[in-house]
Amino acid sequence: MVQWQSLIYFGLLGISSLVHAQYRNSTQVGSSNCPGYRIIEIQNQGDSIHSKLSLRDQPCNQYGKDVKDIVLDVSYDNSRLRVKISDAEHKHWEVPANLWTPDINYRSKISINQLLEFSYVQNPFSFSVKRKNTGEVIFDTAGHRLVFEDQYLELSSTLPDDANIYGLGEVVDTFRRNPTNTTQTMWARDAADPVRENVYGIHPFYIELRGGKAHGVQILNSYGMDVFLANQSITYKAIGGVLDFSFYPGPDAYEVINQYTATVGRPHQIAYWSLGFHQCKYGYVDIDEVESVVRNYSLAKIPLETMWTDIDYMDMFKDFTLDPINYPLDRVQKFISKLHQDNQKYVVIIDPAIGRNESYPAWIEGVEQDVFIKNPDGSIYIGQVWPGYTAFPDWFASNTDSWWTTQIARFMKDVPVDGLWIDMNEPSSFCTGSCGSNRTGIPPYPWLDPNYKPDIPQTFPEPPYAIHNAYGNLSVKTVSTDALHQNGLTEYQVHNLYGHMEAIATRKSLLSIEPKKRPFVLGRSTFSGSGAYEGHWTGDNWSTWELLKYSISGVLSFQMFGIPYVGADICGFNGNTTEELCLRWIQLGSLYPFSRNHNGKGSIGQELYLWESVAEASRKALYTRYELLPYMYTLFQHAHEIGYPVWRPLPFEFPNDSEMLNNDVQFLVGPGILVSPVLAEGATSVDVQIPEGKWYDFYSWESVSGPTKQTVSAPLNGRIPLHLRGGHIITTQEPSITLTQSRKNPFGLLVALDEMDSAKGDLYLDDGESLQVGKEYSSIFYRATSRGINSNGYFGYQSNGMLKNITILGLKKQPSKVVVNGRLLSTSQFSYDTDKATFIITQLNISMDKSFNVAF
Ligand code: MIG
Repeated sequence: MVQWQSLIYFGLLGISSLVHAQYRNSTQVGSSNCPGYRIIEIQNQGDSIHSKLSLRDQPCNQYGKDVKDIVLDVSYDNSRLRVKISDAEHKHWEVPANLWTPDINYRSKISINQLLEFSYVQNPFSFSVKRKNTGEVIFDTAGHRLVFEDQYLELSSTLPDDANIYGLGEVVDTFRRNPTNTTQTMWARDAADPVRENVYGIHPFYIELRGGKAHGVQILNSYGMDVFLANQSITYKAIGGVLDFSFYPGPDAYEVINQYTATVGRPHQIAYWSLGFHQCKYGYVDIDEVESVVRNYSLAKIPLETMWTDIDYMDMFKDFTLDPINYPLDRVQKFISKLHQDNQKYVVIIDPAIGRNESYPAWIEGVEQDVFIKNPDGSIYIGQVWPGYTAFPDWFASNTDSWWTTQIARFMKDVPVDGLWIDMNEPSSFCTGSCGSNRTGIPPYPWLDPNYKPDIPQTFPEPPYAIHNAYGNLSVKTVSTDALHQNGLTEYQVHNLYGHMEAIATRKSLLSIEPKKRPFVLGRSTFSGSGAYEGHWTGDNWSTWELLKYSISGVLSFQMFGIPYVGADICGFNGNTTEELCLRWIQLGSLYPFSRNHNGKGSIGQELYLWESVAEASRKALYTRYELLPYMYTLFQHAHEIGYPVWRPLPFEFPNDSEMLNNDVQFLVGPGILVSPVLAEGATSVDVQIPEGKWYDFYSWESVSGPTKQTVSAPLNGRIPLHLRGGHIITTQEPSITLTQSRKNPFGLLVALDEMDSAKGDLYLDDGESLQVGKEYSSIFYRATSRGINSNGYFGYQSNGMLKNITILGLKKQPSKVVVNGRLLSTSQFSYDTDKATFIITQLNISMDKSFNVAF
């Protein structure tokens, strides 16, 4: 049976082919015969350059009219070299700076102008960026003509042969992008995770690895755009705006991400509870069903921190309402209080589109306060989403944020949810173009309506250059490009910012309701810098082995984009999962930074307790996750402070090892844990690539020295292969069914010594929920050698935690005594295993809130 979700997508594909724009002969490289520009005047001021350029010859008018006079601005700031090319009259729209919260305190250890050098060629104009110390050119537009037209901008840079390019998203693809044949289109699109097509988010940022070093390149532009990798070059073709490039010198991939997130905004600080396990499904018919899911998790003793409901809870799919029959207010309130009593959380979905309904406060007040996107004639733009005909909040309009806050606050007074999930914000709309301003009532879905005719905007035709939007016409399944925002902005200009701006508004709303708590916002359509406001899930994936595998590169690329709190729908969203797939998926998904099982409407149930084998695997996997959360939470704090990712790609960690450059089937959690999941049906072992250095099997503690390959057994009733990396100390905590309980449990230290018999690690502790922690946090460093382990650092948070166990792996000689803070330990408290060279100290009672010294 064809599922009804698939009907949506196939239906829409049908529509899209109806209106499909012809792809005009657009090759993947800068092909233009255009004249290019020459510099006619140049002003230097220290490292900054301001320069005027003029068209060299007759315009080529390739896709419109060439702009005759343009300007070049080159400047350095704390985190980047910025090269901006704009029209001299500054008529071309630029993304406003207030959509970002840059980290103004960031200082590169060596200032960027000491690391990167900008040079230009006057005629025909081209520019290059090179590393000052080595002279290596990382970006060079020579040989490619710059094109600058009102609706078409083109710029190319030469790349090395077989370049190692990572990023350019959002996309479902390998982590390393194909350097000879990649088309990445930047046009936010509601599409169910097709491979190598444009989907929900917009991240025109890449990291290139070259000779063991890394650099990053970003373009800031919200217009539709194609980015091509082909013929030893990267080519940008944008349908408007300006060319605003930022270059990040690294020199390693993590420093690039540090510099990039300093520019676009650091990942927000997450609440500790959000690291627990989450359960959701589209299609929970009523509150009874939701309650029974929570109960079944508890009966199965599988940790469940947060229960979610999808649009099913709403009255006729209207935001901020409850279905009076299936989700009556008193029942929902009782459900939430019980959850909260049991230290669990509740998150609900909202969509941006507001149902047109004259007795619906969000609509009435939205009209009164003039918050909606308009038609060119000034009337309210009407699209269609789940509630029927809908209007779309205009995040640029002056009253929208306060109207949105009012709606959320009113709803949360009755329904005290712990977070909001913002879906459908590409923005998704079922009509192609406007549905017509005068429509009311509940329309049939266009894909089920034989009389449906898409309304392609007439007043604002498709741009002459057709980007490779996989739906063809830009107005398919979204708000039409001629719709108007306040300030006269068209959707054509700002389409790609919609989800990002909704996230800003939603975070702001939650903060105004609870100013002291870290807000929880999970969003679908993101833009460069969204990580400051929200986390992300990778959208409507499929219950297939292929999508299980791609979830790794999906999570890894969002680490680069500064949105480390990310995960894929565990067990898969579209289609039916299988017992085996779901088991393998929770084994991997238990390590997603954001770990949520979510399922499509009409798909068979996939809650983790439904199969005994999956339940058993889930208990093991999630308890291991919870055990590792002090470590993972510390990684999130680093991400928040310096952008360093929570999941680390092997190519970034081992850029000199050519075997690692394409490895996106394994990854590291932080620097210290290597993960090698089972990704194939029927497999009972994994071929593990062990990188250089000393590693220890997480379960057996057997050591192995890399680089080497190992086949690790991974039967269905086993666990996901994990290796601890020599040189690292991981802080663990005994797991409980909820994190409130878990956080009171004793801690442990897992010390993996390297070949030099040393290891270090760190731990960040705070209350896990306050927005401003002030001085109430601890930042602790651990150091170990073959003779002992000690801690020091800043201890501002009273955790009342206790360190109970220390396990040392790779200790070559058996110690005869252990001295803790100057006191001799009883010999019954430690033991040594000669075969495995492991040393275990137990029944300790060391405060986590002070420094300590353990000598042996
Ligand atoms: O068109 O709210 O990606 O997670 O379950 C489907 C229903 C709308 C898409 C989201 C998905 C969610 C679903 N939504």
